[in-house]
This record gives sequence, C-alpha cells and structure tokens, in this order.
Amino acid sequence: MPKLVLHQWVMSPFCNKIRRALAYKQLAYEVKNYNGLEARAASKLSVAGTLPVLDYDGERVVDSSEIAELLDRKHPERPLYPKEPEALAMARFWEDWAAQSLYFVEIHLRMLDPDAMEKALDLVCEGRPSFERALMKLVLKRRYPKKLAAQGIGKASPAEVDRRLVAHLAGLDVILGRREWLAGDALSIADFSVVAQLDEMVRTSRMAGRIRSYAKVAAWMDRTPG
Ligand SMILES: N[C@@H](CCC(=O)N[C@@H](CS)C(=O)NCC(=O)O)C(=O)O
Repeated sequence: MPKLVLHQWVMSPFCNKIRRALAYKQLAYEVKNYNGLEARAASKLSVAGTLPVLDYDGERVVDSSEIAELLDRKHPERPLYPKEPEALAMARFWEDWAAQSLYFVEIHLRMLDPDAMEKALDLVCEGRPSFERALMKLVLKRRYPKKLAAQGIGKASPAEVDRRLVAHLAGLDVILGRREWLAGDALSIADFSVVAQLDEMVRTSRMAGRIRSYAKVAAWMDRTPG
C-alpha cells in the first residue's frame, strides 16, 4: 500500500474535497494539520504556499485538482474524472466554478462575518495554545479582505453575497431535480468540488439553514460520500 500524507487545514474547502476523494477511493492516509501558528510551516511546503498538499510515497503534489488527477492515475478504480468527453468537460467546468467563484462566496461568508470568523478560529486553532487564537484572528482579518478585493467580490455587501448564493442554490436545485450527479451519469470530481464548498459554508456561515432548505441540494450533499 502506498504511504499518503495529507497536509491540511481542516476548514479548507479544497482539503475537504480531497478528504472526500480519498475516502471514495478507499485509500488510507495520515493527516498533518497546520493549526494556529503552525500555518507558517504550511506556507513553506510549496512555492504556491497553499493547502492541500499530498505526499504520495514521497512525491509531493500541490493543488487539489493536481492531487485528484494523480489519484485517478494511481488508482483508476472509482474514477474522479469521467472518461466520456462531454461529462469530463462538464466536470472540469464545475470544478473550476467551485474554485474560482463559489470559494470566494465561502470566504466572504466566513471571513467578513464576525460570528462565522469566531467559528472558523475555533476550527483552525483547535489544540493550540490560547494566545495563538488572537494572532490568527489578526492574520485572517488582514489576509482575506485583500484576497476578496482582488477577486472582486470584496466590494459586495453581505446582503449581495447572500443574494448571489441564493441564486446559485436555486439553480443547483433545478439541476439536481433533473439529474443525480452534476457531470454525466456518475459521481465525479464535480460533486466533490461543489459539495466541499457548500459543506464549509454550512459549517460556519449564516447561510447554513438556507443551503439545507433546498431539498434537492440537501439530498445530493447527503448522498455525496465523504
Ligand atoms: N487551487 C488550490 C487552492 C487552494 C487554496 O487556496 N487553499 C487555501 C486554503 S482554503 C490556502 O492554502 N490559502 C493560503 C494562502 O493562500 O496563503 C487548490 O485547489 O488546492
């Protein structure tokens, strides 16, 4: 059996996506969490400085999409990426939408809302000395508004972000009323990518109840393994 180590932040939607993919592939793995000030060590794992990072038998892979592709190459059973070209194209569109659009809704909800920020700090500082919580709060409050401003959604008010998310949820509910999975006929990286983002919104945001109020969306989140 290969030796796998997942370097992660437990509240990262991209790490959530990879935990789901590893569970689906039925692969055993170790976890290294980078809570509190250990985050500084995480940024040195790669040039990108992001998590997840997966060590696969000594090979270091950065970026959740790269990791998912590697898992399919090494373990083709239970594919994450569909073989059929149209389903594959759709899976990649959904994966990209989750990373480039939905993720920024997720961090707006989490990092610009005081209650959600406290929940996020509980998660990311678990097991660490209490003084690190105050430092991490400063780091998160400095870093994420800049990221949100650079992406564009930083200018949107909380009410506008809620409206955008509700429009997406309504759309997903229609789509999931007509099909079981987002891309093709089978579970794929599309489902893991989008569910992981919504899952993290449910975990800490004011929109948790609203997300779960969409029956088709909630049922699909529940049937997506992870
Ligand atoms: N494209 C990357 C994005 C990963 C990412 O942005 N991870 C965030 C945590 S949710 C991160 O590491 N942020 C730290 C930073 O940007 O400094 C992937 O799919 O893995």
